[in-house]
Amino acid sequence: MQLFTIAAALSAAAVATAQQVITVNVGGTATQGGFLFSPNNITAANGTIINFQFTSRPGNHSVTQSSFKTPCEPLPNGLDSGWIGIPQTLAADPSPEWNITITNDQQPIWLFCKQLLPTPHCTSGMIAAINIQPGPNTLDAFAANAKAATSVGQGEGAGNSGPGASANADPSLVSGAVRATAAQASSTAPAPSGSGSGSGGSGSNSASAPGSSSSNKPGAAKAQFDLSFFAVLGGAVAGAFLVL
Ligand SMILES: *[C@@H]1O[C@H](CO)[C@@H](O)[C@H](O)[C@H]1NC(C)=O
Ligand SMILES: *[C@@H]1O[C@H](CO)[C@@H](O)[C@H](O)[C@H]1NC(C)=O
Ligand SMILES: *[C@@H]1O[C@H](CO)[C@@H](O)[C@H](O)[C@H]1NC(C)=O
Ligand SMILES: *[C@@H]1O[C@H](CO)[C@@H](O)[C@H](O)[C@H]1NC(C)=O
Ligand SMILES: [Cu+2]
Repeated sequence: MQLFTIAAALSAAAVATAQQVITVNVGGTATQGGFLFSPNNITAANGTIINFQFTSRPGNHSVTQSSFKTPCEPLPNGLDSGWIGIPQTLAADPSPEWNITITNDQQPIWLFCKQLLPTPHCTSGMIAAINIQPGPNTLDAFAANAKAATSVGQGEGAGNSGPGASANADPSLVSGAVRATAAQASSTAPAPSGSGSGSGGSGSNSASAPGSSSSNKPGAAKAQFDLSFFAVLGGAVAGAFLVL
């Protein structure tokens, strides 16, 4: 009897500790071109980690939460990675990355990239959504709203938390990549008019056009099992024999 109860509890624990990870490429790859999230339509249950990989070389993108109605404006209490600037010379692997964990899978999470250079990424289609719910708020409608937006907000969301998900750390960089927050970006912004200098250089924005015949490789989804589960399993099995 006790053994049966323990076994039932253990299989419930096995389900609870299986953590799903979904990888999303930010900025595409060299062959995909710059202004996209791949995949961009994600369904992820509570507890799933969305592992954003800043893959473009060069690139300077953000993962920023918005609302369905204003796709290119940061949600004040939303998730925001800040801009992650990557020079062309950075090795392909590893990439800077940012993990967010889904806290409410009933809450759609609308995302865009804040970068304006060389042309605004959000209105060019750099948008994504997690956990779209049935109804009129579809990915296509969100993309159409983004395309029609007249400006792209350069403010900052809450950062590591937002409706539907949270991160337990800032994006992790690799040597050579530089993260900018909204405050830093406004203090280093090029003069609004004049010579047109201030572009280019390492870590400048990816200017490549979306790939012509690129295959949109969906992000790899893999299940991870917490090793501590097996430690618990071992202990419980030993415990069960003691009970018997
Ligand atoms: C996005 O995902 C939702 C939920 O799975 C699905 O209903 C919808 O058809 C998808 N939209 C596109 C444009 O792929
Ligand atoms: C992000 O999550 C993945 C999958 O669990 C993990 O391998 C990686 O170390 C995490 N990265 C950071 C910076 O926490
Ligand atoms: C996910 O978590 C949220 C917040 O606790 C909850 O409202 C929702 O019902 C959960 N989803 C499922 C499928 O249980
Ligand atoms: C990335 O873009 C932001 C916003 O335009 C800018 O402030 C930052 O300096 C850029 N980073 C790099 C490394 O170019
Ligand atoms: Cu971008």
